[in-house]
Amino acid sequence: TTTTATNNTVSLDGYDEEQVRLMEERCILVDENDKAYGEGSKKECHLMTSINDGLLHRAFSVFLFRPSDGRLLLQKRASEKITFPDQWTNTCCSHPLYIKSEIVEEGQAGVRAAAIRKLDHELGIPTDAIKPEEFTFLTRIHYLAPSNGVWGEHEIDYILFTAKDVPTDINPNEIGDARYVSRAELEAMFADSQYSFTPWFRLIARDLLFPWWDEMLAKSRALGWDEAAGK
Ligand code: DMA
Ligand code: MN
Repeated sequence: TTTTATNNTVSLDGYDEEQVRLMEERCILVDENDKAYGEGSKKECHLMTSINDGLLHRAFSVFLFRPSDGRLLLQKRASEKITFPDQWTNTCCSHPLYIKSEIVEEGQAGVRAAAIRKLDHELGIPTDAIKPEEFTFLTRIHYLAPSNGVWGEHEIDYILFTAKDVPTDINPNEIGDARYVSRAELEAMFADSQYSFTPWFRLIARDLLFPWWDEMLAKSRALGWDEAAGK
């Protein structure tokens, strides 16, 4: 059986027209073991009223590194975003959709396809620039975070890392700013109160990113990367 979640009681009036349209996307509803059982609108999935009732959906977070110097591509979410606007975060986050190509679980194929689709939509990275198998799947994390009183996140989030030189062409409706940062530059941003960060990025940075980055930079010396640039 398939469940359909619906909630039409919260108004989207006053938000950006394109972001309102995207709230109609169909997300994949999952249980705490990431077992898919149905679909729900992006709007429904991100309302704190539904989240407080236990509604959970599938998501992904991409971390893209530049091979030449080990820097990570960050983005600042656009002011138009309905959830977590104007916050700095990892390269790209979104949701695999309840469509044939993105509900495939084998080898995380659906999530990888969704990542390729959204890297193009948000950052203008051509869909043939990164192949599905060029993402390293680290793990899945289950987390819940309110954005403001009305909106929030409650997801099983697939963490994907990749290291590739790619062209970008930023979509201003999604992204207000973007930059490549070294490990030290990111730590300086975390310490600087003028920057605000998404809760999931803070969490993943502490638990997964910094340990992984240290290991990668150590290996990169052996591979002949520019050690000074990577610092
Ligand atoms: C949602 O990201 C996914 C995570 C891991 C928080 P998002 O709000 O950027 O999604 P979208 O770009 O589809 O609005
Ligand atoms: Mn979400």
